[in-house]
Amino acid sequence: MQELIDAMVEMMEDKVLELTKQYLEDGKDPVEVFRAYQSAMEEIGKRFEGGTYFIPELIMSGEMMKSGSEVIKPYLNGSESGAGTEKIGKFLLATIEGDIHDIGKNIVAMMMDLNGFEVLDLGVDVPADTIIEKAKEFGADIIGVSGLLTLAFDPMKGLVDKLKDAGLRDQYKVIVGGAQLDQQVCDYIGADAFVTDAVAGINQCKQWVA
Ligand code: B1M
Repeated sequence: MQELIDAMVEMMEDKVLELTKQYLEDGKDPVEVFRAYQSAMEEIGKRFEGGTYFIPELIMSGEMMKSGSEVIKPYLNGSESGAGTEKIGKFLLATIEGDIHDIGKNIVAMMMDLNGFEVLDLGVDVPADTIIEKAKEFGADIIGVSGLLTLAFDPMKGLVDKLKDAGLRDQYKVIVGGAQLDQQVCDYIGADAFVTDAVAGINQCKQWVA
């Protein structure tokens, strides 16, 4: 997948789509193709941090990821991620308040749906109060919160604290996802689990509803 990663890092949009189609037609696992996109995003993020890439590159990489997802999606049924139409649980998903990153979240929504969850995606920059209100209305089993900024950690903690204050903490499993998370942050937030990868998130949620 290195060619795909390099093409994306170098912002070669047409080549990225061409290689994606080629890999999928050749029978490569679509989840692995997604992971190649993610590796490229990591490198783009590093260049941004290092001051050689700027916001336009971040935006462009987001666009490439979105077009790539459209190509990959039809291939996901039956891949490593599994498939199925029977609904096994209700999953509410949102990017937390203050954070507008949604590429990873959208992948999670798509894969949870393909894995049999009924998904309610509230979008980005969603306040804790809205998440709680919608979780009640929807009858969620699991509240999934995405956040890529370190600034997202406190609002995530705020959500869990509000659940506790409302006496609702035990009604929902809470999973937080995003590349910056680790066990220490998860403990700080008070979530039941953290993941840095969509497939790990799906496996965790499936275990909870099994
Ligand atoms: Co932003 N950004 N960004 N950005 N951006 C990061 C996150 C950053 C790490 C880049 C860097 O500096 N290295 C950095 C955060 C640093 C930090 O907080 N420690 C950063 C910054 C600083 C910013 C701004 C502040 C920049 C600025 O304005 N000065 C700004 C913030 C805006 C805001 O949110 N308020 C900003 C803006 C943007 C764009 C809008 C330009 C764009 C986002 C476009 C969009 O989402 N529609 C963007 C992008 C593209 C990135 C990077 C390059 C790529 C993110 C991405 O989409 N990755 C990113 C660098 C990086 O991540 N390495 C960066 C691909 C995606 C598939 O992976 O999102 O990790 P990811 O999702 C994975 C897993 O994390 C997991 O599954 C997904 C698939 O496997 N997962 C879950 C995620 N959520 C989950 C939920 C789950 C389960 C799994 O269940 C609930």
